[in-house]
Amino acid sequence: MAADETDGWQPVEYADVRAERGRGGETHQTAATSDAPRLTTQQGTVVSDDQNTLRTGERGPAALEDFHFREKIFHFDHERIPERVVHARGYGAHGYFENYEPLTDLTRADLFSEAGLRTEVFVRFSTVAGNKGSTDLARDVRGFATKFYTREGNWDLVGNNIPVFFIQDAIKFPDVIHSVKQEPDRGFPQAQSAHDNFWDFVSLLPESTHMLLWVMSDRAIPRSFRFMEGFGVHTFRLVNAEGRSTFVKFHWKPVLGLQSVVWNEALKISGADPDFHRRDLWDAVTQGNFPAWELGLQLFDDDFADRFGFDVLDPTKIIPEEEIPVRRVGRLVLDRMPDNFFAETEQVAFCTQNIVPGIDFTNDPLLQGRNFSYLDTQLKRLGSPNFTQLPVNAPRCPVAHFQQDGHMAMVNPKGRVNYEPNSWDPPGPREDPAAGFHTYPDGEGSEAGPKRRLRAESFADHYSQARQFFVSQSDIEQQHIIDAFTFELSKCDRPAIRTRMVAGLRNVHERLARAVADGLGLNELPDALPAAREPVTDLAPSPALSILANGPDRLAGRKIGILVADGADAGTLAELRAAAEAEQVNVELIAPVVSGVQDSEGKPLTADQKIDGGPSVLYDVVVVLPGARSASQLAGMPAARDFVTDAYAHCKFIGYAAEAEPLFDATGISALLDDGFIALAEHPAADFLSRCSGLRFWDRQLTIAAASRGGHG
Ligand code: HDE
Repeated sequence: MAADETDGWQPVEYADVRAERGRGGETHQTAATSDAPRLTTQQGTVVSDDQNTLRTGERGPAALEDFHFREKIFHFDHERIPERVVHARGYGAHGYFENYEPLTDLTRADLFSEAGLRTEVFVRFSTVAGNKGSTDLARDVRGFATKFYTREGNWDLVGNNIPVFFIQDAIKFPDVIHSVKQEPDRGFPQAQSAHDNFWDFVSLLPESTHMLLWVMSDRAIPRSFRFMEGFGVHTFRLVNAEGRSTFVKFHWKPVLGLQSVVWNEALKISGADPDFHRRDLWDAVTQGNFPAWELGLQLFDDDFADRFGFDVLDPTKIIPEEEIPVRRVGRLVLDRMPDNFFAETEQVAFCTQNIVPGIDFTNDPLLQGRNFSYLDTQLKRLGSPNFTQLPVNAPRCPVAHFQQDGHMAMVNPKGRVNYEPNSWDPPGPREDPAAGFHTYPDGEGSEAGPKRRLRAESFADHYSQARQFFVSQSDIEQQHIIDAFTFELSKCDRPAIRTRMVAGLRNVHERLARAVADGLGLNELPDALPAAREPVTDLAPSPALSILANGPDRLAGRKIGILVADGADAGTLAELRAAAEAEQVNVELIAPVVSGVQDSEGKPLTADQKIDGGPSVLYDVVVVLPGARSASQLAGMPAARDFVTDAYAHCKFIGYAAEAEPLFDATGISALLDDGFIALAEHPAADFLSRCSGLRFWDRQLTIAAASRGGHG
């Protein structure tokens, strides 16, 4: 397998391992290969026996002086560090950011100063709610955190794949996170928002409504990290050399386009491959298909901020791309996986307060709170104020200061000087008023009177943009949102929570509220919740908010699963492989046994997956290619039947050979063939692939939805 070729693993023949009989009769195995390094303790002492503890007599007690055993177990006992309270499950990769053109009119940030300038980066993607071992396909927000190791210090852009957030003020963060995580008495559910505590809390918090629409949309079940957008969420500032500030919202646009899975698929992928997103990133990077995003900037000034219908400091609001276009200024490419997951992905310490000259904060109350929080988290997790000395966190530019000592201090200055001012020669580092970071002298707030705990009146509209999001979605996407609300609220035991949530949705869109109420079987619609401010109902739809309206229209970077069985047509398969390669599409063969089958010419076909380990949810497009003699074999296999019925239900394009008929008959699908089924005899491979370029045959969804509604109409 390709992955194994990179990790240096060597199979050891049994004959290479010599079994020695120790004096006490124990088995003592020693690698006979002479070039293997010698096993040592952490102090460097070579170990003679790693199989047995030291004991007095053959059956006597263990000896306290066994320093090797003591050190080995001691270290093992301390292997875990606290997982992140949020975003515990994540996966990272190294790469670079390449700037397209100088942005010196906008910012003095060095990384944006020259065309073609490359800055090293580390990116960590994550889910929010689940623990470290949870599944990748939870319905959840995804973290998209980027550390830029610039020549003028580290800049951390710690964003999400959704451009808004649940809350407006950081003081509510512990509440929203407590509510979504496992309930404290029972310790479940894991990695799910579909439970009472979450919906109880958010149904009492109107400001979360806009975010709820996003989380119930397909954005929250991405097909992979490679096919999702990223957002800085808050309004930041760019500041140029003259000290002029421009407001900015940061966007990441995936070069391969956006793509999500459908909910039923997400549920099944969680069972079939809980590491689906990790594996996808690992495979793409190790196979040289480097994922890429463009960095986009929405730039605006005070005039726009004053004119815009919402407060630009309110993190529950977007600025539609149609109002402020996204200017693409550079490209992020991930081209190297970490050597060690723990050292890099687990120990990377992002901090929103890590910024560089030319970039600055605004008074967004969520951002202000975050700037306070992240340092505490890193100290707790990494255990020392010297976490910046870990290779993944260390700046790549010179670092010089008088901070010293502490746990695990590894980079220690020489000489006598550890304070400033001093009169020594050399004197040690000195501040630089010209090159140093200057905070933008934001006058806002200073004339606003005494500091108080209040929510600005301009933050009071919680529903209008939620409505705008809903009406910007295609019919299919709206249906997915309705289904998601219905699914999640059906998991709530308390009827009052369901009703309250529907009452809130009435402020968003009547059709949404009604459809969810129907799905929940509510007898009557509750009155709309009182709104702090009357929602605006005529915001123009923003097509940029829809995933489907912006489809990539190509299959590049996706995966086709070909279900083969004995006698599969060799010619068809060869054509499919060639066409897929030309389109940069990955192909995997799935067969009844993993050792493979024979094709129509009697040649062996090695499978990548045994059929029950390679269900169709793992593929974007599927092909069913049995041979004449194996057609009925597949029809008799439940896993093969699931393969096609799932592909049908998930609106996938299904290529097939005539021999697939018995399998289609066995699943009842023969009566349902639609334009998403493509007969390979009539459509050569290249034509087949171009017909699949819409990624899903969504028309089928409406047929399925109508059939499921049955008598309800
Ligand atoms: Fe975070 N957040 N957050 N957050 N966040 C953390 O820091 C916090 C918020 C985000 O891959 C923690 O290192 C507060 C918004 C990402 O390592 C912690 C508030 C956004 C990651 C923390 C927020 C994010 C974190 C936990 C409310 C999107 C993972 C572990 C004011 C713009 C970074 C850690 C990684 C992680 C605090 C809200 C994104 C506890 C107090 C909004 C992507 O410090």
